[in-house]
Amino acid sequence: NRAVASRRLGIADPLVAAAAETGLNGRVLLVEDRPAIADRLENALSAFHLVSVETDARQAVQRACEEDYDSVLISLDLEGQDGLRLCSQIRSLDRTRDMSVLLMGEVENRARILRGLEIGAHDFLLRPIDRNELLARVRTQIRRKRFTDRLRDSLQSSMEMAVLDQLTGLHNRRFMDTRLAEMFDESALRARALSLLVLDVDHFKAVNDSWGHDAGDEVLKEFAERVRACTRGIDLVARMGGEEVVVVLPDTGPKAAYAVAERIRERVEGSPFPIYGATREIPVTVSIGVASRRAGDASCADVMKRADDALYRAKAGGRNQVIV
Ligand code: GH3
Ligand code: MG
Ligand code: MG
Ligand code: MG
Repeated sequence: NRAVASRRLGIADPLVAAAAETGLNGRVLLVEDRPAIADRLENALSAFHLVSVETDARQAVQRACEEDYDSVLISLDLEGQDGLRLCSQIRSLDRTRDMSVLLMGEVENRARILRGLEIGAHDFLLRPIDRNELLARVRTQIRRKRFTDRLRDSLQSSMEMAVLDQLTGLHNRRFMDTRLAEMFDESALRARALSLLVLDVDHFKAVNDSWGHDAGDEVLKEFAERVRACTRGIDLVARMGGEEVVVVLPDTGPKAAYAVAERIRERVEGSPFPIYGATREIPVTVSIGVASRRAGDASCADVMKRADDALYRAKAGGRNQVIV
């Protein structure tokens, strides 16, 4: 098996070829200013990895910030430059902190290598650097990097799942409940305006009944997209359940809030909604209740109540309208 792999990959050493079979190929930045050494290391590494060579520490930082490396190999013997400083920069900058750092140094330089490990280097290689050891240590660091990348991604997605609605990608009710209370308190404290829109798709049950539940979901996604397109980054847009969406508009008084609501209403009515993977289109309208914080309001529930009442009147008044 190893022999087959080494032939296929054109690698003389069967052990090394077997390691290559694990598919751990990464992007490596090699910071080494002695051309002969850099060449030798680059040759060894490029059998498995995409290698860039940099001779200047400052350029190396810039390059690491611009490109997505898995590993950075830093020579501690750079002429007139501080490899440890480079190590500490790579480990502290936001764009590069997850990259693994390997130091390369002479045995006599143990103290500096130790210092490097203290400031965050993941591993080191003593000169003269053995080819197989180089590949093994770099591979281990790439594996570690892949693992932490996956961990971070799954952590982020579970954090998102806790606050986002799965169907529309809008915030969910739980997030709205806590965030709206905070936004209300902030606006009261700073005596700033705060407005709230309660939106409810008209006759949505009929969409489900006529076109099916999946088409209903497509309408909800498009609806969410159009609402989002009419709001600012600082506005909070949440799906409260079913076909009801709430929009919180900080620093926005009744007049401006009405204008936003009317813009949303027009954008929904303005063009039909694609369903069945955009092979059909159906008309959709929305009713919107608008309310703003008043001096006497004790909590966001008071504003919400007025917005809900306004929505009720919009429905009773014939739907497809905004009521303040
Ligand atoms: P109105 O104009 O008075 O708002 O009428 P409506 O039919 O929109 O109101 P109603 O609240 O009776 O209907 C809401 C429907 O939304 C009923 C429910 O089956 C459907 N619904 C709730 N959640 C979802 C969902 O996630 N996907 C789909 N497709 N339908 C949903
Ligand atoms: Mg409805
Ligand atoms: Mg409803
Ligand atoms: Mg409701």
